[in-house]
Amino acid sequence: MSTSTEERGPQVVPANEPDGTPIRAYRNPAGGWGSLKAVATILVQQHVAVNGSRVLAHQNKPDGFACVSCSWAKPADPHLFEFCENGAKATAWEITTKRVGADFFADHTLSELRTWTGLELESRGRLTAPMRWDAATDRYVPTTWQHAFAEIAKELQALDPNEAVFYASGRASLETSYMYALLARLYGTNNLPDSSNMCHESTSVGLPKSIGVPVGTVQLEDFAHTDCMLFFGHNTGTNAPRMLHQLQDARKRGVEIITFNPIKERGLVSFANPQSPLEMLSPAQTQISTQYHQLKIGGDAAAIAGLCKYLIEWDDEAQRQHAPRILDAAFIAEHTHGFETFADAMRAMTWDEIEARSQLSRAALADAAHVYAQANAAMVLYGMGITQHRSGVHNVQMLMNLLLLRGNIGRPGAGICPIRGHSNVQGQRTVGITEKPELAPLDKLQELYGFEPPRDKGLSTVEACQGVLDGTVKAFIGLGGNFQVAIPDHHVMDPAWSRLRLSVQIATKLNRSHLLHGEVAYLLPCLGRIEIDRQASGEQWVSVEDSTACVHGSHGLTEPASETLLSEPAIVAGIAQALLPPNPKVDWQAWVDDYGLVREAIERTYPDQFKDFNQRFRQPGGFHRPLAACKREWKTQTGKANFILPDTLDEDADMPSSDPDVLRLMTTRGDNQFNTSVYGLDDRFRGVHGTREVLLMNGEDLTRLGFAEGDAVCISTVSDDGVAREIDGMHVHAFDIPVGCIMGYYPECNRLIPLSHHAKSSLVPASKSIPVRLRKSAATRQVAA
Ligand SMILES: Nc1nc2c(c(=O)[nH]1)N[C@H]1C(S)=C(S)[C@@H](COP(=O)(O)OP(=O)(O)OC[C@H]3O[C@@H](n4cnc5c(=O)[nH]c(N)nc54)[C@H](O)[C@@H]3O)O[C@H]1N2
Ligand SMILES: Nc1nc2c(c(=O)[nH]1)N[C@H]1C(S)=C(S)[C@@H](COP(=O)(O)OP(=O)(O)OC[C@H]3O[C@@H](n4cnc5c(=O)[nH]c(N)nc54)[C@H](O)[C@@H]3O)O[C@H]1N2
Ligand SMILES: [Mo]
Repeated sequence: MSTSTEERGPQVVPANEPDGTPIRAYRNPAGGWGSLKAVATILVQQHVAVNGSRVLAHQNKPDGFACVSCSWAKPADPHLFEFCENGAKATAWEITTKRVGADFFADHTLSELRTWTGLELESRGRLTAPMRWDAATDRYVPTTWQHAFAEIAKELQALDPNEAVFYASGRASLETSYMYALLARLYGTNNLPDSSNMCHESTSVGLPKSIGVPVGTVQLEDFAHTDCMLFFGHNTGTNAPRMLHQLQDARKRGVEIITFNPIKERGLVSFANPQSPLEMLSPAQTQISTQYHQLKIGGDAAAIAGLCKYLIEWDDEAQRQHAPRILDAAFIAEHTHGFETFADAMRAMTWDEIEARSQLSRAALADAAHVYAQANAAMVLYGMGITQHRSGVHNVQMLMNLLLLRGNIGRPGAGICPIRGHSNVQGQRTVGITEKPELAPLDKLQELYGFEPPRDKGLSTVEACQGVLDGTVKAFIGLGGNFQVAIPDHHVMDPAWSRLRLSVQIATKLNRSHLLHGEVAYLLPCLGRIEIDRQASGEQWVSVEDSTACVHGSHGLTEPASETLLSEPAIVAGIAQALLPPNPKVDWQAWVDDYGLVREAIERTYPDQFKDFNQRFRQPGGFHRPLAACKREWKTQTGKANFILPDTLDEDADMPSSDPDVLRLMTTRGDNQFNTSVYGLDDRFRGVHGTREVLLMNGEDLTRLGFAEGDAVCISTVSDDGVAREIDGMHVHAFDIPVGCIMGYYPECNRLIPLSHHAKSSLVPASKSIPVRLRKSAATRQVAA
């Protein structure tokens, strides 16, 4: 059966001022009236205007739910409305009154649904009942929970446990995540990749070698004590907007904010607080960045090396003059290892090399170094612009080196702040979702649950994809997420999924991953975090860990989208009970009846980290997990904080070609999406309207390569593996971005990223630096002038 366009959509948030030109410069601050308008629009679009406003009042409050959007810290004394425009959109998207029931699937084959866009699929609303794929009709048909659990168990029992992969996107609670990781290990595998493998894994791999912890050391209180922030590769106004409050407060105290980003992101330029009546009624806005350095994509390691070089050389000079030192010599002597080797390498680097690699001038770097050198307490904040490179791990370690030079860790206002993605992605790692056995407390699990845990290394995201391609992975279980779309190389990967024996997707909304399935396939709908979760002992609370290692409680408040839904813990327990032999030490049913018992189990497993978990997790502001590095205790091999010298400073890991016609493509999020969930086609802050099929590039490159504004092009990846990766019909537009750089949207451009193009050792796909060429498109298009 085919579907008319009318039936399918458009269902998008309409463009603000549809005058036919897709790119118009946005001159207003981030936040402000535009923000309130965008919130109102999506509440109406999802038919939740009245209920939505009530729900939003409880977002990120001690008695309410933890936002399902980003992982930014939640203060103990929240604002009246402790949410941002994009958190409100994520809420509206989840509490929508639209439903995808059995009747929907009766009307559409999966082959047909594969021709729909992600937006068309997700905007149909919430999944309501468990479904099984029927090969004869190519449709999802209704099934029962018991049948689904029994059938999934039977399929998994027929496999070697290492042939199955248990993926987790970073949203599920600490309770669910603990149960899910235990399920996989009791079954017999460490194949527990998660979205972090595509995200901050470069942090999780890089920081333990530098400072002995895998997470950031900055806490919310530090924002009140810092006098300098160095911001790398994060689009804060879009992806962690609540942080703009802390940045605004810091600016009012005169704190210097120095940003390194190829693009002038609005939120880091200026902000008007939509919760401040004064700012809304007057043209008041706060300038956020005091210096803005538009470096080349992938130029960070060189830029940071430039800053380090200045500090070290100024310090050399200070010593010669017997003037006050620039470096924190006492800290370096007492707490660090490897300084001399590092300092010599920085002294030896040439400015020509640094300028060429960063595309920043020596003078610009001196400005930044001066401010940093004068700050008593400085912090570094960063996002995907740092981690999603071939040299992602080294980038993280270079940031740490810069902080170590002036002892900027383990004291108020100083430290490293990786801005995490999903609302509980950091917490999932904390409670055992990891493919790296050394990061899981296997001995403790053995002692508590009386089994022999698997000790082999499990598969990360990229390795799981390789396993699907070579046939060694036969089952995929997804706890949330949209794996098949979030990963690279769709041309290569899409056809491989049908070779799986089993695929199981636990989800709130329909997405393309549910349509790329194995011979036996189940789609299991679950409660979202905003919904009331009723179990035998009453309404349940869950918990999440934010970017600052702070654990918070969360309690749903809307009625479930359907009576048939199960909670995520109940689904994990259902599979476990059907799959695993009875174990008197693991009472899955008791855990589902009362999540407080799961928290007790978490505390028994991690007694230092989760002391008095049940007593503390609901207190306003949550509780902090203790981190050794915050106390200047270094759990590294040397027992010190390590200066680590990158081996990639003199070669360009990302770009195999020095041909000027080869450009570097970064794939980023727009203002109207949460990862692969695209709510609408506008990216207001970047001035893009009504389309995501655009490539934003430097005007000089545009002309040099023979294109005119708005031309349709075919973009193709430069690689030597013989696979053609290209997208035809994208439109090029001149944009304020350095020469040689080009920006496109995630996930539309994911097919351009080779699976093998990833960071060394963390294996994070290098989604921010893809070598590409452009040529005139075969297709033509009328473009408004
Ligand atoms: N509303 C909303 N919030 C979200 C998400 C969402 O999709 N929507 N996603 C969540 C998730 S999972 C994550 S991981 C985070 C992601 O949040 P971000 O880390 O902001 O991720 P991106 O949107 O990919 O933007 C990357 C930024 O890095 C810059 N950049 C690109 N290449 C480089 C480079 O080489 N060097 C430097 N210095 N900068 C560079 C880009 O210009 C852009 O500003 O946000 C989380 N929060
Ligand atoms: N090119 C490129 N690729 C990227 C990135 C990039 O910057 N560029 N970023 C990478 C990053 S940082 C990340 S984190 C990954 C994201 O990868 P994923 O985490 O796999 O993807 P999401 O788009 O966040 O998943 C959205 C889906 O999650 C489901 N969902 C939502 N809420 C819930 C819930 O409460 N429970 C359950 N069970 N399911 C739920 C819905 O069905 C929804 O369709 O993508 C990565 N891919
Ligand atoms: Mo992420």
